Amino acid sequence: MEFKEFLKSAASVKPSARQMNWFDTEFYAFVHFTVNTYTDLEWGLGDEPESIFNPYDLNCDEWVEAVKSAGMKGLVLTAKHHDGFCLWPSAYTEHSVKNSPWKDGKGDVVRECAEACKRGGIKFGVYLSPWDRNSKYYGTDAYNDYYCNQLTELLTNYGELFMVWFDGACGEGPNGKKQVYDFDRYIALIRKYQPNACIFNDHGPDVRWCGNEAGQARRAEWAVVPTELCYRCDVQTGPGPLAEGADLSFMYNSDQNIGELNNIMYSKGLGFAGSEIDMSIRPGWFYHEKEEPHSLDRLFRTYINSCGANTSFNLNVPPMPSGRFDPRDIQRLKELGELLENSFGESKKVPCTVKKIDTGSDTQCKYEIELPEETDVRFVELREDLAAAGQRIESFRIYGDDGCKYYDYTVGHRRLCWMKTKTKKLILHITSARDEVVLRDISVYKA
Ligand code: FUL
Repeated sequence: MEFKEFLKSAASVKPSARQMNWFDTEFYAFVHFTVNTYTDLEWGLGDEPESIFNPYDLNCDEWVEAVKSAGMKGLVLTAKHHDGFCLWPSAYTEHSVKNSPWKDGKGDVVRECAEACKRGGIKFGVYLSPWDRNSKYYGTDAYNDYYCNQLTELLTNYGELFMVWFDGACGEGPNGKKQVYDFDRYIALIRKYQPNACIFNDHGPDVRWCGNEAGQARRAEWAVVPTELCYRCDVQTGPGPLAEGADLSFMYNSDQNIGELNNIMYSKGLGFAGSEIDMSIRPGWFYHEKEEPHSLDRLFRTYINSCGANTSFNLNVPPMPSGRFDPRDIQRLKELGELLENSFGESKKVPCTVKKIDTGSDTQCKYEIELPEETDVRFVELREDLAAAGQRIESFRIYGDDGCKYYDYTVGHRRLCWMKTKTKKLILHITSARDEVVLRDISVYKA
């Protein structure tokens, strides 16, 4: 394929409606809760007695309020983690809440959480670990049936789900065997019962893993990626100009250049899979009393570097053994919400007029952003119109009256440019794009 034609085809790869819905959800919570909460472990062994699970003071409305105070718009609960213990009374195992002392075995954390999310007006999703260290079926074909049965329970009994999160971890079961996960079958079930739910998986189809658990987006985060990596996505293009005889089988989610030109040129096809940053508010995914929440500064920077870097942000908050959130975490979430409001709230938004400057080029264009008066500018927010036109911008710069104040790579769903300039005018200079630039929004926020 000719190079320019290939660039245009890469620029035309588009998200599905459910992917746009996920992108717009942006910031949501993970809640890691299981027997580990009572054993102080990160990975349960699978032989924990059900009797240790007793969230005697469970309050999912408090979870939802805390999550909302940070500005999050959804919550994904670990319905089953690697230890195999189910937070709902699954009909397919005895290893669940139904054999715990909590509510005399009549409780259902998934239901309480789903209902609290609904009451609080946020979206609800589930994590169902494919790796199961408890199930006797693990490592055999029967396990895929077992897993699909459990997945069906979650897909059909708890209302609308916005996300189903598949952990890639694949270790040994109690019998020492490893499992071949039948993801095609799991995905078909989700599409059947919850067609609007986005599926998170290392290889697509909807959302891919960013490649680390430290909250780091890459310098250039593309949602348009080789289907050699995200082979569960639909292929939306022809092969790249150097695809013949090429091999991208080495690609992994933690590679730095996913979606960059030096990699997509060799691809046999491209698909759409945005990246999610998943990180815990504390060092561990599960609650450990000795751990402290991360600093406000770290969480704020991670927000800028995820929601503001073309990924979503899935921030984990682990409940305590009582079933409540730790007051230290509740406080940190509130502080984060206040700081976000104080940075990107309506009161900080500067009304501007944006004019495209004629440069004679669609792929290297300039916009003049006129402010009403000289302003201490702290953030510029850019969005490409992904739904209408796909992801196109390769690099850009922003100038204030006092020269170049910011330069960066991709924009995509949303780019937050953290800057410091006192100016009456900004110039946004798109220095490289794959095709004609189509912006959804440009906003300016004052200090
Ligand atoms: C990993 C798991 O092993 C961790 O326990 C945690 O659930 C994290 C989100 O994914 O693969």
